[in-house]
Amino acid sequence: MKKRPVVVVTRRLPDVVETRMRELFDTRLNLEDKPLEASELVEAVQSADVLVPTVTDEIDAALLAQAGPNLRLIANFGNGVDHIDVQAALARGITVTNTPGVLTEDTADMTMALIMAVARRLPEGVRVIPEDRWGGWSPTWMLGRRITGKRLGIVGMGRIGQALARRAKAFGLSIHYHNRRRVPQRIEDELEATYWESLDQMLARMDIVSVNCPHTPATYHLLSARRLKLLKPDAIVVNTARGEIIDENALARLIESGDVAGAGLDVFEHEPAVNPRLIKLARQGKVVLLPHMGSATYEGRVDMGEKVIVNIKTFMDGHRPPDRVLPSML
Ligand code: 8YV
Repeated sequence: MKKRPVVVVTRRLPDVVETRMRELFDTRLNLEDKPLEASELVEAVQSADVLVPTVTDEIDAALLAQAGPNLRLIANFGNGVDHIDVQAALARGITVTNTPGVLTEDTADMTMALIMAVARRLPEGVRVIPEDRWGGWSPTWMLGRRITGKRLGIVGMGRIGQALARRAKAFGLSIHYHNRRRVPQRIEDELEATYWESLDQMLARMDIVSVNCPHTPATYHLLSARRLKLLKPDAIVVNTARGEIIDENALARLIESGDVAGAGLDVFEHEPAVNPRLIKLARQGKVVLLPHMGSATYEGRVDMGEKVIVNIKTFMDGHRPPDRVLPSML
């Protein structure tokens, strides 16, 4: 029998995914689900034919320099690959794959949920009854802001941006977007979307801004202090992409001073650490913070696992895996 590839999985995956991986490959699991320490990661890249990391593993050039000769594939469990030095991997002849497409709808749902949560003050509202603080209805109490009729500016009109736009349109929001490339006319028509070549110009006119682009060197602090200052004082910002795309400190400052109305954040610059200023603002009900839950559905995680398996299997059978990360995507 042909030797099965050694596949090292850095975190716990859904049972069905782990079981199938054990059937197909010589799979080493992390049953404790504790993120691997630096030395354990070194051990992993030295022993593996295939590494299956997640967003919680830093796969940088220094680590890859210590990889064993057998490491040929990094099959990331997740869409974003900003925790992997893809250039360094490719330079060593290591293929990198990810799991696009299967977390689009879940992430767009969560983005819409954050928009609603911030605008309609859901986290504040849900605490009132359990904390026995409800004195009854009042015409002027717990007022949020209407969604319908407002302008949503989407930064990054890829799969998730478009899935968000479809939902937002149904909520009566008008769709605006900024993207490296303008999307095809038929998609603009379907979404009744307005393209802004200038991000600055778009930001200054939006009621809600949603970040939906990948984190790359070009998008690091794309929403910089200067750009965030362009926002209207009643604007809200949501981010389900990557924390690094927003200058978090600047955002916190502008919310504290009332120059931006609020924010809904599922991702943070230094995860899992969260900026204490944001935590304070969350306690005041001005921001809604979620612990990176955008793609966290059972179905989504199983689909991600299946993608990882298909990528490994195809690669091991000597073909190009379907979800290769190419330099042009970085
Ligand atoms: C995943 C994500 O949970 O796929 C992504 O890019 O941000 C998350 O939704 C995570 O990356 C798993 O590695």
